[in-house]
Amino acid sequence: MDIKNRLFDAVIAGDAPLVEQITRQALEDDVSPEALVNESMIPAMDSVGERFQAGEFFIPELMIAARAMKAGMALIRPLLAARGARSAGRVVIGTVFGDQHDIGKNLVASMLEGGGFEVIDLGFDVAPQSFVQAVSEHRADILGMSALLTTTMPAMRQIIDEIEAADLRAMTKIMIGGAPITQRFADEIGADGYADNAGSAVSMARSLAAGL
Ligand code: B1M
Repeated sequence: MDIKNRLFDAVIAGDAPLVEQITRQALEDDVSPEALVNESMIPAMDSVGERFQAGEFFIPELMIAARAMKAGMALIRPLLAARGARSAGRVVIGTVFGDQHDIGKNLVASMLEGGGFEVIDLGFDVAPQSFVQAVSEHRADILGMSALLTTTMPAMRQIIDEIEAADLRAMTKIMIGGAPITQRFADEIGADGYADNAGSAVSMARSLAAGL
């Protein structure tokens, strides 16, 4: 079986050591890190989500698949980051309050680093005040927020309001993303940009930084 299909299956099976082994092998064989992420790992996580929705998978399967993807990403992330050169801008990023999904956010953070941005990653389940504090402290050019749950999307509006109340809105552009997020939602809450994947997040961040 092709190495990308093996990786896809290993993520779905939640076999972290195997994911690590296949990823290492693929990188040694000069398969690009982006291809491993975009053609194996993300489709595998999508498939896990579909099986969860269909009642075939439960929370433990979701968790072990996520852990397996992280094992592969630990090898890929430094390679993506190493592609960056001088700083294209400073980005504070995090997954919003109440939301523990961080795989997509981590991917976006890695791709931004690879695209030359300096990234301050606040992690997941980040309180609004922590976003405000980090934007202020690091003088962030861009604030990036991720949400994967329809129930946590409204936190983004609250954070934008708090950024405005702290008088930081003029100095930072705001970019949002995550599976349930749409351009329409971004417009509604007054975000400056929306991206639906890690690659377009880098292009969006570049155009936001250029417009500062
Ligand atoms: Co959760 N979960 N989960 N889960 N989980 C979803 C999101 C869900 C769609 C599954 C489903 O029902 N089909 C569903 C949400 C439904 C909804 O809100 N409408 C769901 C649910 C319901 C839940 C729980 C509530 C389940 C429960 O407990 N009953 C619970 C909530 C916990 C919480 O957060 N408070 C929960 C828990 C979990 C785990 C902890 C088990 C685990 C997360 C582990 C982790 O992240 N460390 C998990 C997982 C793994 C998923 C699925 C299967 C995969 C998510 C993922 O990593 N995708 C997911 C189903 C799915 O999305 N297919 C699901 C791969 C990732 C690369 O894509 O995150 O979309 P994504 O990121 C993309 C883009 O969205 C974009 O770029 C990324 C890369 O291309 N992007 C940005 C993301 N952020 C961006 C920011 C940007 C720009 C682009 O700018 C700043």
